[in-house]
Amino acid sequence: MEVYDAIERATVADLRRLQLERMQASFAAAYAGCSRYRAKFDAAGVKPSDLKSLDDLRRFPFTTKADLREAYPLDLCAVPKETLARIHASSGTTGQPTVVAYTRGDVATWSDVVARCLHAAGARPGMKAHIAYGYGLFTGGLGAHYGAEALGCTVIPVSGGQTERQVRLIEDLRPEIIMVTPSYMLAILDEYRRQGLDQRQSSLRIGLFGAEPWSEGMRSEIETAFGLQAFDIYGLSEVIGPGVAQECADAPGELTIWEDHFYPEIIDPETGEPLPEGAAGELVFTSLTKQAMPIVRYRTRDLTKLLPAIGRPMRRMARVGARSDDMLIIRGVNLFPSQIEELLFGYSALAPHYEVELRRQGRLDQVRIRVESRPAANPRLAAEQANDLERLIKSTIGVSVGVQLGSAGSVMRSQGKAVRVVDRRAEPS
Ligand code: DLL
Repeated sequence: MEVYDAIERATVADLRRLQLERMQASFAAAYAGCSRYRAKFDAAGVKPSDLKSLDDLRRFPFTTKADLREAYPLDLCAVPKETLARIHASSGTTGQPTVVAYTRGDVATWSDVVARCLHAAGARPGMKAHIAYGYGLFTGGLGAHYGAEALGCTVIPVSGGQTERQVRLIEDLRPEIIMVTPSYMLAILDEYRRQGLDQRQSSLRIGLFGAEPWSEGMRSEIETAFGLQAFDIYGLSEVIGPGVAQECADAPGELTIWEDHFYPEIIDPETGEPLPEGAAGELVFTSLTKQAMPIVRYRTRDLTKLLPAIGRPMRRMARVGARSDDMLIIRGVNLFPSQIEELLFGYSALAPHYEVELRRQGRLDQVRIRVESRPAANPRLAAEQANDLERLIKSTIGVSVGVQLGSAGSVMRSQGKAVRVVDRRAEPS
């Protein structure tokens, strides 16, 4: 196994020692530098010096999105403000925004973990990386950019949008690597077809897709269309940005967590109790090296499970299919948009685009799934398959929905993170 960093070859015991050392230092810095952490620790009756082993972590309080909102903009910083090198914002669509801050050291750590992600996916110095994650406050664009640069790639900082130009640049500059949300990759694929270009002839060989859930169906759609290898990259602004965990070429299917910087736990989302390896629950992260804004037991709301290490000493996590707050409860039945995506990909005449629309009729919630036929599909077959999808959703998920089939291009395309659910329940029916 060819690795990027020495720590990827360390023993588990060495990794645990390093984690404890780093966690102790991080808690001490958070307590000394941030009055909010000090107040939280004091209220929970714990001091940084109570962390004598990694098992003691469970005694420390969680940090939630609400804590970040209350601390808006920079009250969770543990360093003097003039030492901040960068500020980003979390992509929350509802409520008050939250911002996150980085020192120069944090930017270097972040670049390094993203470089490790790229390397683990097979990227090498000298390759060209087309970056179509949005640049700006979102961590995707600049996070990917600095990581690719740190690895020694030639970076093409395209950002999201202007899909026609994306295709043009891929064709002209011939990058081997693309970093983009999987839903926007599908929009790029549509554009290739619209221009009558053969995307299989494109130079792309490696894709790092993340920032949103994407199914195995979506993976094979992208891999088959472009003849590239699609890898999952995970991260969140509050913890650093992209680069917290990565699907490695030598351990496909799950994501290796860069545990030397981000310590994972899985908890029961109801009780907050830590769960054993292998149990499904909510992912929680504690940063180990972050200076500007250390994060202690951050509740991500992402649902997954921890899995044993393979090859590297770091534990892995299952791909994130859902967030606890994505769950729709329709007439008492839990429904995640990703479940619909899994089923949709089984139909050859339906395009890989969908939107879940919620409406209220009387007192009942109605769900309409908007799908569209593939451009070249037989319209009768597409209609049959849309009906069949409706039946399949009822029989496998247990909720009655209406599947509405539109023409090719009728479902809104994403330019970044896809918006899967449109809630029209407050509108008059
Ligand atoms: O989305 C960081 C990122 C950028 C990750 C580019 C990967 C690639 P936020 O905007 O703060 O940060 O959103 C974080 O997005 O809690 C997950 O719910 C979701 N998410 C991120 N990566 C994945 C993934 C960036 N690979 C939130 N699979 C997280 C599923 C993901 N969900």
